[in-house]
Amino acid sequence: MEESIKEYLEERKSVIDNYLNIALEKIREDSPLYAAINYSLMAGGKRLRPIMLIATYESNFEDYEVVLPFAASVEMIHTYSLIHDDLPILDNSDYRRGKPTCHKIYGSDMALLAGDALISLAFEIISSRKLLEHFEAKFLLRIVHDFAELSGAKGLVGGQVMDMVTMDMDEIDENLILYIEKRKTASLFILSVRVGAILSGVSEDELANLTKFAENFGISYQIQDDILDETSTVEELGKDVHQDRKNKKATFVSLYGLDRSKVLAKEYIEKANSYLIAYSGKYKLLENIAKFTLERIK
Ligand code: GRG
Repeated sequence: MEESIKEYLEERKSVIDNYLNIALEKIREDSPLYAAINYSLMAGGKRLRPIMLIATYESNFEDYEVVLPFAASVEMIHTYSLIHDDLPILDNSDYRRGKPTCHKIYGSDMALLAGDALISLAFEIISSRKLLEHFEAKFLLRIVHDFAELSGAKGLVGGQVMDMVTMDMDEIDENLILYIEKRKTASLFILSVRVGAILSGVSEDELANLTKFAENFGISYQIQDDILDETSTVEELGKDVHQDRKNKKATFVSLYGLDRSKVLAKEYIEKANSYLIAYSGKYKLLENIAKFTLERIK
């Protein structure tokens, strides 16, 4: 399983990279804004969220190329959030995806605007009339709404705000950390899986179960990320001189320590996959992707 899922992830990543390149080619111009967008979007990245979107759709239909505009758009929202999160006024990170952060190369002003432009580009792509050739308008409208809701105050941005205001707080409990992780990290996992599912025309019941799968997978992924933050060497973190700031964050690792956090990361994947059991293996691909991410903390 491990080898084949690795190959699957690599293959889909290269298709997504290729599509992102084509999407950027359409807006290419000789400007620092374009250069900053291109720098961050094409800086690498596992493309896990767009792969999940594709994998959800592919579990229902073969021809996954039709969902690439949505997959690329999820990655644009993810990249914007990373660019903004890295800014000196937020996490103040010097390295991202193994390279200097966007603001280190282009300045905070341009990095802020590159992030803004990526949000608009994502919405421009998912609201293109051309998509009506393949999908019903009611599905597209629901997707635009999900993009807005899950990346906004009730999703990504809301999680980021709570992450920020709880820094240095003494009274941290599991519910608070779950609130942050569900919004900060799980939101885009949920968005990816829901978009793949909505485009597949699944029932409301199936959509709800896939949403719970993605929520629990997202929580596990954030726990994994916090474990990696704690156990990685300075070199692996990209010589991030501001690491002390991140150590003040409310995480499962700060609350329970490494060992218990590793157990929890596994338990959340098991919980995630339990929501897919009813579908007799139809979503095996999603289950295997979720399990595979645990390799990161072995
Ligand atoms: C709205 C400004 C703003 C921020 C939202 C996404 C976010 C909150 C902060 C970024 C930093 C962070 C720890 C996010 C949690 C999500 C996460 C684990 C990101 C890393 O995702 P990967 O591993 O990264 O998929 P690549 O580089 O592979 O895309």
